Amino acid sequence: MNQDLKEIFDQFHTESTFESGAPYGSGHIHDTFLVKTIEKGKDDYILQRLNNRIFKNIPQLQNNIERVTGHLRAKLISKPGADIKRECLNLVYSNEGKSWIIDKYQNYWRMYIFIANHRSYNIVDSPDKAFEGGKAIGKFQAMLSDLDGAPLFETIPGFHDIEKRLETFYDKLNADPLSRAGSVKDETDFVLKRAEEMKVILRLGTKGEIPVRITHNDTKFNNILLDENDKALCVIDLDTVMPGYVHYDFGDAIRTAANMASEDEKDLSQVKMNIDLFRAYSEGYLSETSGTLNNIEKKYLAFAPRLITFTIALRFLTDYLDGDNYFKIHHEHQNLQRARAQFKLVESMEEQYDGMKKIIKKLI
Ligand code: ADP
Ligand code: GN1
Ligand code: MG
Repeated sequence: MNQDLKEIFDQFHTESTFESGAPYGSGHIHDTFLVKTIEKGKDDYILQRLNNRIFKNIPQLQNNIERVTGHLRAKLISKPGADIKRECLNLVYSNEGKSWIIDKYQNYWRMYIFIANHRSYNIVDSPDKAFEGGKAIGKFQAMLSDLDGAPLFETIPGFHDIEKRLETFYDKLNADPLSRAGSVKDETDFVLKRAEEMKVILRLGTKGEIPVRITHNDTKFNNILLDENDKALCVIDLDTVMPGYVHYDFGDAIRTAANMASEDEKDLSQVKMNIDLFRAYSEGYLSETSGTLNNIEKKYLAFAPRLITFTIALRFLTDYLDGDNYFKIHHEHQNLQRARAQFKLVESMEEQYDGMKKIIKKLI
């Protein structure tokens, strides 16, 4: 593997020498490696074999990322004291001048400078960290609000479109290729009961009451890096930055920042939304965005975590029915376990919905 990684690394333009490469992080989509280099004091790198079953047009995807990182970098350069190598992702270009390469097996690879001395959390254990996460996403949205040119390419069409996600779920439930439908009857009932009310954000969009903005769309907390003092540092995983509603980012961040159990926690009694973490994230987020969001967008922030947690639970369940073709799994029933934990989290949000609305009302 090291030999292969060295061969790939050498196709990118750097002034460093490959020392070692090893799997890194806990993302569910790409194969990610940390490449260490021999020279002291020089950068290390993140090398990624991209999942082109999921992202069907890698050149367009990379074009989005070039535009987004270029825009963020230009803004940071004009900010005194900014740390350009750590506050935004820096793509490394190939010897041919492209931001990706294709290897002999037709796999696509890309490389970023490794963000040194960052902290990454799958679970958030303090309101201060949640607040910093909220600030990071708020700033990220604000910085991209004036991106010039054509709309960003939709890298996964209908990514958070709950109507489409429900249709796919019903299709897989009917097809039932692995005969798993019988074992998910409770979960199916849970989905059916809530399907209609989940369409509210889409409806507000169609009526023009909330605008389409540039959003990240995958604001899981481990896609927000903090620095060595646990202050907001950099938003990563830019594959799904594209047009969307702010609720998608707010909802996904709360799904992960305010749940003190793992995404796939087996002991469902551990899965709860922590309202203090919800409040802290909301404060951080609104401290950066309250001047730009309209009143309807603000009002529906409290609903967003229910929608996104439901949507992602539905996607885990759909993938389970389909035979685990999308999310990486580490054991046979992991997607079902993820779906169950996320549905439990939806319930916990439902129980605390009045409190969530009150917090948002106070902050806006
Ligand atoms: P996936 O879509 O599979 O989640 P990510 O782009 O999020 O892929 O990368 C996976 C993990 O690699 C991240 O969660 C993070 O821990 C780490 N990572 C990615 N890019 C960088 C970077 N430039 N510097 C440091 N760590 C990174
Ligand atoms: C995936 O790429 P990663 O692991 O940060 C997924 C998200 C899900 C998340 C669930 C492109 O995120 O939509 O919310 O898993 N990303 C994609 O953990 O599908
Ligand atoms: Mg990720």
